[in-house]
Amino acid sequence: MITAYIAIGSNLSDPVAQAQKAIEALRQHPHIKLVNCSSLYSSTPMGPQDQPDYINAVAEIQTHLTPLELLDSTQAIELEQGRVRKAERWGPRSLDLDILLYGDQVINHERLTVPHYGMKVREFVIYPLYEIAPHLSLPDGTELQYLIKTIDRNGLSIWQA
Ligand code: ROI
Repeated sequence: MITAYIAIGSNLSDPVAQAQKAIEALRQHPHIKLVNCSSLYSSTPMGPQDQPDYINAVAEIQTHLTPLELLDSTQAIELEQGRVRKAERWGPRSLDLDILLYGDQVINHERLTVPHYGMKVREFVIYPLYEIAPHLSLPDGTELQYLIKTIDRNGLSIWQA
């Protein structure tokens, strides 16, 4: 079994419900074991500012799926929850599931780059990941507990109803 981490993000169509539903879809998936999930966080948009705030979280899973099979599975969940891919770069989205880490593998495939290319600078990824895996190191040896000291929270807060 491989341990992988998946980032969850949404800022459209009831983001809290989108995130909760995505976590439930991971939990119910026949080939995925949901091990842990961070709190839900509220974050300001990275990219164009004329879009709603995001809800973000990170899930830890275990799976026998290959990286591309896992990508197919996460993309299927995105589509089931109404994701429509738009041309606009960094525009709003109903649900984004990004594979952050897949064991300690480095993957450069036309469909998939792991570790996720932006994860080291995104507070809405690093803080939720740190909540559930404070002792984690990235494949290049970077320690999360070091990384987190370099990243501003940028308004990131744990979401509360
Ligand atoms: N900004 C935030 N705060 N959270 C996200 O999940 C997120 N996802 C994205 C872009 C558009 C880059 N901005 C984001 O894909």
